Amino acid sequence: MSKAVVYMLLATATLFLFIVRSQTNIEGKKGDLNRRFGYKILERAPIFDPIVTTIEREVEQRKQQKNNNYFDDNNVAVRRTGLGSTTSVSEVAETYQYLTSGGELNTTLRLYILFPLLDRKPKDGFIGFDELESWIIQRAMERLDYDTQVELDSMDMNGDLAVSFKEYLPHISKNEEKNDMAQGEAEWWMERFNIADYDHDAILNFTELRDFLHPEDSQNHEMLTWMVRDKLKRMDDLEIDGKLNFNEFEEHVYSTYESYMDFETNGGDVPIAKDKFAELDVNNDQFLSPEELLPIVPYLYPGEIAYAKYYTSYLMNEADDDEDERLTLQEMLNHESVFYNTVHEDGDGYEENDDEHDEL
Ligand SMILES: *[C@@H]1O[C@H](CO)[C@@H](O)[C@H](O)[C@H]1NC(C)=O
Ligand SMILES: *[C@@H]1O[C@H](CO)[C@@H](O)[C@H](O)[C@H]1NC(C)=O
Ligand SMILES: [Ca+2]
Ligand SMILES: [Ca+2]
Ligand SMILES: [Ca+2]
Repeated sequence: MSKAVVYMLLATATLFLFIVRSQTNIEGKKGDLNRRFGYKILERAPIFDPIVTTIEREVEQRKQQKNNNYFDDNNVAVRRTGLGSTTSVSEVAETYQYLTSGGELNTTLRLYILFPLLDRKPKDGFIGFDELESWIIQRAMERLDYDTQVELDSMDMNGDLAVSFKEYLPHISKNEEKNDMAQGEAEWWMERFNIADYDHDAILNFTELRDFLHPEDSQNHEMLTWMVRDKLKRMDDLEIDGKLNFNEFEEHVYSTYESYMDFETNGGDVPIAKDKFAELDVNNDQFLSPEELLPIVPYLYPGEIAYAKYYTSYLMNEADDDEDERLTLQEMLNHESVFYNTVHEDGDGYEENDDEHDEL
């Protein structure tokens, strides 16, 4: 997604948030935790308002059209004005009814419209944590599905709505930064492909492709285990192949777990390293295998769904002024900028994400 457009759309909100942050009126532990994690969470959080997603996609599509149109039928380069500087919110048809006189998205109006859609169970004029969370998880799943569909469309050459490894392979070699694939790279992708191919028919259907692209969001036990094993393999100083002893756990893993747990439980009790290790070490051999680490995967390698949950906590912490653990429309209106502040990274790269968010 183009940073420029998000910037135009949300520039005010972003600046505002940083100002609010520096002189925040959120007191105590909650506020501390939000300040510490806010940036990290916002970077990965789903977009709260589907209309903003619509705008982003529209812009993305036009950018691609522009690229496709770069050469016209006679193979003559056609110059077009860069979209980044010319697309504005008002050019996206669906939004016209939600614009301010200044041509920006009227987020007040949007919150009025969205509130009843979130306030569903029970419909009582309040949005509880669960109502907010299910809304945001829904946005996260839509994004996963959309990304998967885009990838599927771009790779599925024979139109069987699935991707064979042959169809996938040109795609990775094209996307590799240094155009020569490292030795073993193709084998690595092949292994990942085979794990994702749940029914072993040598093609990935939509569900399997989603797991393949987003292992951390997978429900497939094998996929998750493979991911953890792979991450452990990349830790340099592991003496025992593919397992963590207590020192390694404490040094490389525990603090990540602890900080997210701390955030999730709002500063509640988080088990100390020794106790957590003992709890995870089910077979009591003083090592944690990839399988034994699975229960804490959402903390170590949070995927879209895990981030959706953190984002829910973040929004609650920011907007629940009277701390009754539910949001009124007024509380949301008081914190509009918080709900319209997701900033997303460029690109399609789950691999980028992998590296960027690699904590181990
Ligand atoms: C946004 O919409 C609300 C509700 O319709 C309206 O009262 C307000 O004036 C609008 N804000 C701007 C800046 O246009
Ligand atoms: C894809 O195949 C799996 C079996 O590997 C099946 O469970 C799933 O429902 C299929 N998904 C779609 C979208 O057909
Ligand atoms: Ca398959
Ligand atoms: Ca063990
Ligand atoms: Ca409240």
